Amino acid sequence: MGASKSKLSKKEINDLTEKTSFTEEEIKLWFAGFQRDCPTGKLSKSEGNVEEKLEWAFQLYDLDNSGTITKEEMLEIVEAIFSLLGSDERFAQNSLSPESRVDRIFSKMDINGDGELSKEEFLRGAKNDKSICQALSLYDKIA
Ligand SMILES: [Ca+2]
Ligand SMILES: [Ca+2]
Repeated sequence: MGASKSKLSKKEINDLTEKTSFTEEEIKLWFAGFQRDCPTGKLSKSEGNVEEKLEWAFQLYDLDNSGTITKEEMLEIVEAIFSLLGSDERFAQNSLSPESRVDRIFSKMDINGDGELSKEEFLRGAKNDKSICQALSLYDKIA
């Protein structure tokens, strides 16, 4: 793995795979990809790559595969990740609560205000706003 070390332990990844039905490998790749792409602002350079990741992220958050992400679904994932990272001091000090983070993401991404994120809203929001992309990765403060 070289320089890009994952901050997720084996057990933490297992918890996430149980919640999301994604494989360990997929989850690792996703976090590694976000860590690499978001903070450095290379969104325009690897547009196709980022779009693929965001499509994948959309599936991750859409727990019931309904085609939209509700606040509850996003909160589930955000809370799962928070509980995994809660012991990290830097993370705890610098981060918003899961609820605030989800509220903030929704206030920016839910363009038609129906309380759910369509895939289009999700992709557009994340691509046009680096802070959203970072918020979704949840690693912006500790990467
Ligand atoms: Ca859903
Ligand atoms: Ca919406």
